[in-house]
Amino acid sequence: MNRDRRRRNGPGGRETHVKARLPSAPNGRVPEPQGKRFLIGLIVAAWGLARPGAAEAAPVPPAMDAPSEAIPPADAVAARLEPARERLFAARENSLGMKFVPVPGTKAAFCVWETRNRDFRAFKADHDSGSFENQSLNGADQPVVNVSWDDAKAFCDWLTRTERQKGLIGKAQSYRLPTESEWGVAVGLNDARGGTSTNQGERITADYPWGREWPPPKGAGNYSGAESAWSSARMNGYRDHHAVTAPVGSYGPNRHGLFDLGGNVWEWCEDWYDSSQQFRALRGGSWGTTGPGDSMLSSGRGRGRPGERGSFGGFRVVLSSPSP
Ligand SMILES: [Ca+2]
Repeated sequence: MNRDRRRRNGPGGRETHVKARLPSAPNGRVPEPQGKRFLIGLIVAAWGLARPGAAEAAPVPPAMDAPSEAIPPADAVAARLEPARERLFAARENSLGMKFVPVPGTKAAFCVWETRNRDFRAFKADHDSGSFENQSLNGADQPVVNVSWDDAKAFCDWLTRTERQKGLIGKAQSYRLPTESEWGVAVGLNDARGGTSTNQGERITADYPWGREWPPPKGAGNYSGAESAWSSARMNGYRDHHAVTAPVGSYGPNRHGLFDLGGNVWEWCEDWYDSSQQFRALRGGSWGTTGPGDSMLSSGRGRGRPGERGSFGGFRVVLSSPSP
């Protein structure tokens, strides 16, 4: 099956996970949930709107190690959930049932989820995300993995072509991967920098997708916790209930209404990772990512050659519009 291996580069411990060699990312962490019931209710309400299957009749497929109850989001809960709820109410749904929300500061609407197996199979019916240590990565609502940057771009191009033909999007609109700059805005790096946009590759310490706390609070996201099938590195004291990829939306949304920006799967971005243009950039870490280290930072970066596929790497789509 998958012959994963990981490579650490440099003092920050950048990790590269690969099936044949796909990079798996940096480190992350999340805030402790607050016990306030009204907040939990808000979370669940906002969340329920965006969970796959919430709008459709289709039930969420069984997770391998599903939590018995919703895992409350981390972070400054009150500060971000109300905006997230409003955004999710207004989310636009495309022909595949993927939900999109605009992200202020970008000209793109982001899919609130990582691309699911069900989405990718509308394009390539026989796609096999595989398994890891006998645990399936093929659930309909698990994020698609074993997809290269080239595969991700082909999906975007197909979806653009298909929806233009159906008149669902305009000629000036297109699906693509987020740029690293857009991804940084979506994960909150510009907020952390006081509104200053961030440069590609700039290392910003102590900012994680869930906030500034370390270690990751409960519900931070799907990383390599005590439960992880990725036995080479697990985070002591952290447990997130998913040994491999988790169904998208299993953890709380960020303030923009986006799920799983940190953890679950590394997300391919449009940009080259390096000036010599050998690698494409990945962001966000994965179910095989541990910390502390660069991989969990919001600014953390992974890399992979455009044709590489792995059990840790997937992608998120944005809809680019003249006026999103
Ligand atoms: Ca996990």
